[in-house]
Amino acid sequence: TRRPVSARGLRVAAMAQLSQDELKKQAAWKAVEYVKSGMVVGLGTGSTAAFAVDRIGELLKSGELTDIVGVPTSIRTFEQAQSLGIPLATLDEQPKLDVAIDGADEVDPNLDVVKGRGGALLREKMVEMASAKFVCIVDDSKLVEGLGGSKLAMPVEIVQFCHKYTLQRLQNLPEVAGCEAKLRMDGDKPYVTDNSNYIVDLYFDTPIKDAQAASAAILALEGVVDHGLFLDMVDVCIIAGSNGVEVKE
Ligand code: ABF
Repeated sequence: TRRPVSARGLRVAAMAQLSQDELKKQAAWKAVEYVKSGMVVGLGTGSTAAFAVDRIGELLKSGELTDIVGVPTSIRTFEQAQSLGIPLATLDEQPKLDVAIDGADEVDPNLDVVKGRGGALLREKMVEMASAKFVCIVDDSKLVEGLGGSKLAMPVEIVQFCHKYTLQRLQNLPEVAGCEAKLRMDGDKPYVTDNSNYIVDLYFDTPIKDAQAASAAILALEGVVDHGLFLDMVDVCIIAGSNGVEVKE
């Protein structure tokens, strides 16, 4: 039987949440220091990136930043940025970005990262690949020794057509041997990305042995659109922890 959560328990949980949000905000604000007036800026998705988008909106409003164009990585971020009055463009209109700021789900010691638990991996990868500088922002709970090591999902975006077949092929790849592949659900229906695709989440018991090989093998499957391994992409990683904010390049 479960004991009811005490008022103190709830307060402690709320404080822990608050301080994690505070860390996310610290990383985000530090990252916004890389944004200068006149820049084209990739706007990430997720709760950490949302603090950066808010901050850019605030600095535009106060006049401390001018002439910014944002390129959002999801419909969610588009809506947030639009509500803050940030001028926006797509990659079609602004194919070269100065800087992109986005969160991550896992960061390894080489600054390779897993992204996409928020479902926005494809647009994130397109925007971040087009940026001269990709600044990744995390709180220190995201640090892992090896990618896949957090036991949480490593997402793969796939086309809807014969998705069970693609899921099976993913699960059978020797480069991700031992992983469990699950179709991401949204209630009783498959989760659908901003690009009208599905997501298969790969779960690992131990970290992926060779992330480069896994990346290549996953991408080689015809039904796969992209995956959440972002390798050799991060230029700067800002990590906020209880001992302060660390900038790794
Ligand atoms: C995006 O948001 C994603 O790539 C990643 O999945 C997620 C991280 O979210 P949060 O900042 O809320 O932990 O950056």
